[in-house]
Amino acid sequence: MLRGCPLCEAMCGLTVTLDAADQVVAVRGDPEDVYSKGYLCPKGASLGAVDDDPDRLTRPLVRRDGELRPATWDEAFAEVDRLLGPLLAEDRNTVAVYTGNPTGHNVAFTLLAGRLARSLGTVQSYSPATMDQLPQTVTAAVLFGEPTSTPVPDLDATDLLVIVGGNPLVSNGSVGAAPDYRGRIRALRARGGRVVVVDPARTATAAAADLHLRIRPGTDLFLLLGLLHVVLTEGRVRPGAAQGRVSGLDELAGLVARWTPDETARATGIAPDTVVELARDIAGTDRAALYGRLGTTLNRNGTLTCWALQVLNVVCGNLDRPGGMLFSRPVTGSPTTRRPSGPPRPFTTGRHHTRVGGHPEVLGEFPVAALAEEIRAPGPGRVRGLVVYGGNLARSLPDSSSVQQALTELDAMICVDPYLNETTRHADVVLPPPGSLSRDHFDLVLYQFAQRNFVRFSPPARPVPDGMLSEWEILLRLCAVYEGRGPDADPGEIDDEIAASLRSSVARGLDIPVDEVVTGFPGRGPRRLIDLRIRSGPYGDHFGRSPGGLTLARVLDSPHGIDLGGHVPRLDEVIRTPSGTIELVAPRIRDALAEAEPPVAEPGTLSLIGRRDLRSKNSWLHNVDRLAAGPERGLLYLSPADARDHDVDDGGTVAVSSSVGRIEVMVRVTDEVAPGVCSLAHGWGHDDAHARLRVAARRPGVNSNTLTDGTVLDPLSGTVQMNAIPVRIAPVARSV
Ligand SMILES: Nc1nc2c(c(=O)[nH]1)N[C@H]1C(S)=C(S)[C@@H](COP(=O)(O)OP(=O)(O)OC[C@H]3O[C@@H](n4cnc5c(=O)[nH]c(N)nc54)[C@H](O)[C@@H]3O)O[C@H]1N2
Ligand SMILES: Nc1nc2c(c(=O)[nH]1)N[C@H]1C(S)=C(S)[C@@H](COP(=O)(O)OP(=O)(O)OC[C@H]3O[C@@H](n4cnc5c(=O)[nH]c(N)nc54)[C@H](O)[C@@H]3O)O[C@H]1N2
Ligand code: SF4
Ligand SMILES: [Mo]
Repeated sequence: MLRGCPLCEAMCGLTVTLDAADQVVAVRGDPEDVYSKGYLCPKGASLGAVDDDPDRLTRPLVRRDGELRPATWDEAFAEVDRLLGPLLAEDRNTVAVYTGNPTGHNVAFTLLAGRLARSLGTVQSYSPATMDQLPQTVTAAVLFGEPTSTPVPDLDATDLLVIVGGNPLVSNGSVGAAPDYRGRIRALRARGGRVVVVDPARTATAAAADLHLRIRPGTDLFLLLGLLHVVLTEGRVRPGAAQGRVSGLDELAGLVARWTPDETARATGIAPDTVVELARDIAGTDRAALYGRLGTTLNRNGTLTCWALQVLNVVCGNLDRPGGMLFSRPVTGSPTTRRPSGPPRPFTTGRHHTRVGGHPEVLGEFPVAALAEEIRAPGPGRVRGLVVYGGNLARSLPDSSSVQQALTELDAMICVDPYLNETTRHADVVLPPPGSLSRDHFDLVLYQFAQRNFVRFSPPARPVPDGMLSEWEILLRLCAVYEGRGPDADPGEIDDEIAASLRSSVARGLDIPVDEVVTGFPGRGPRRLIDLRIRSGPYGDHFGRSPGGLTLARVLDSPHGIDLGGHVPRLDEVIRTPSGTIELVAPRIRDALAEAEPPVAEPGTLSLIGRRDLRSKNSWLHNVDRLAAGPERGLLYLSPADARDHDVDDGGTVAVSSSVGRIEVMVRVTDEVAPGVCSLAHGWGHDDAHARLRVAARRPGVNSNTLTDGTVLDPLSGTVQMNAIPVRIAPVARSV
């Protein structure tokens, strides 16, 4: 069977071999896959083991007399109704929802997200966006007028790739992922191109680069402002494709005036000459791409940092140019492949505010960092119910201690999750979906950020196991409960309503009669919606009006995928701001810039940053033997100088404390981190006795988010600072 891998944004095509009993015998890369061409990483190779993990739940759990016990599906949905019904009837905003990372790789969620949100009808909506990409999304909304318009680096044609705060050789990339990133970097260098990595740590990506700039954590904004300063003062501005489509250029010089190379060096630790040279290099290379990821977003100036990076791309002519940063044209379309439905509206935030901290809503979300206090602080409107779709709040959110405390103070907690883990063990009802091999796979959302335009659809490799419900059905039944139709309502009715509403919106978008919007997949389930989306998309057959165009049937006939071509310039379509220009200096940016100051390190503190591991995915996949094996990953990386100063050896244990917590962790002494910086992977700490993660519990590691202070936020997006956390370390006496 050919399958798209759901474990990261690289979207590799895999070949899954099953035996007669539907057991996975082998998983390999599909050499004929149009996108990944045979590549796979250790996670993809373990997909069978991930799905067949014996600790996965196969029955719902319902809390009875304080204990989570197996129940039937009918009992479980009845309990959801009993618990949530009264809260929703009283005030829908007393129920919060958290939609976790794996849902982005799951077509049931991506297709049903809109209906789930409308059915629940709460403003208390949270997701990892506010500990991930929201600064990039806000930047796109501000500059280009459309939040989904983040361009991706044209890896295969660029001559200079500058990676700021990303480690794609480990993460496989993100918002610009690619299968075989290492091979692409190698090819880039082989054709004479160069790679520059800006990162406080010498990561695998930094080690593979031509130049590694060890920046002081949390200061990228000032480096980027410094680079802009050089480009502007040396008269190197040449906006290329953006020429004549930019506004605010005149104001830029004033905004960056303070950031001379010397001032930049003081803030960032990067030498003045290096700043000047890098700026000249970027401006002087015809095909250069500046790409940033979590190192740019997870700090108090996240949006300004992403903004400055993209502005540099614009003024140096790298935006919308082959070899620079390009916008995709995904198979199911995006807001910028469709006709505008009216005049562009200015980007606004703050339609609602959180009850306790007064944090504004940004793109429909509140900051994850605010969730615990929304649950814990007494008073009218307190959040008393929580629905979690595929998320591990107890490990992935900042300030874990207060998050875990909050989870114990809920009146109702419902989780859709395959595991009994540190989060779901607090639930009243756990609804476990089957493994990914039992579902249709289609990367509805991720095509937006792919290296090329392509499409692939994978039917299930094996059926939904007896006694389980597909995630599709679980979610529809939840919608029915949220809508007050009761726990026994026929989910098919909602499925039909969703299809009918999609047909009308497709008809409106294409300006054709709704009876012409037909599908070759009339049955219920994801396929008819996917067919409608493909057929109405930019490559679609438009229901006969574009003969030869794509349909789901055609995509199904091409299990190795269909390549729809590399990205091409399309700026005219992309710009959707009220002014019709790329608005370089929006008022909110100008105001925030006036306040931005480099962090000042308190004496005696180190700056803690995060780290990812190839065989992990945030807080899960740790319960699979072959992914959990190998060297210990939950170590604090410390420079030799800091180890000496703190009197600790490699393998020794230290106590690390921050403003919100303290942990004890084993040290690895390494010059991968610079003096003054230490790093720790997040998502570990599988020591909760109430969880059922038997493999993970053997080597639990420590939970780094015990140390993450949830009060430091990027004001423009509500994204929490998860890097550059001030910590103090002290040796721990070995017990004898
Ligand atoms: N193997 C694996 N792959 C993954 C994941 C995983 O957990 N494991 N997670 C997936 C997810 S959800 C995401 S969002 C992506 C993330 O994709 P990436 O952003 O590529 O992943 P990170 O490894 O977090 O890279 C962030 C880098 O920023 C650096 N950094 C920290 N602070 C600063 C700073 O202040 N300035 C600069 N310039 N750099 C800094 C860190 O040292 C790190 O190397 O990865 C995805 N892919
Ligand atoms: N300190 C620090 N913290 C971080 C980060 C960091 O870099 N540093 N990175 C942040 C980022 S980028 C992200 S995206 C978040 C991730 O945070 P979350 O979105 O909360 O993701 P995970 O912690 O990986 O939890 C995923 C959950 O989904 C479940 N799951 C797996 N497959 C499925 C499925 O098919 N269906 C359903 N329903 N559930 C499934 C798993 O069992 C697990 O409980 O973490 C953030 N936290
Ligand atoms: S790189 Fe990502 S998509 Fe490819 S096999 Fe690994 S986890 Fe799966
Ligand atoms: Mo993420």
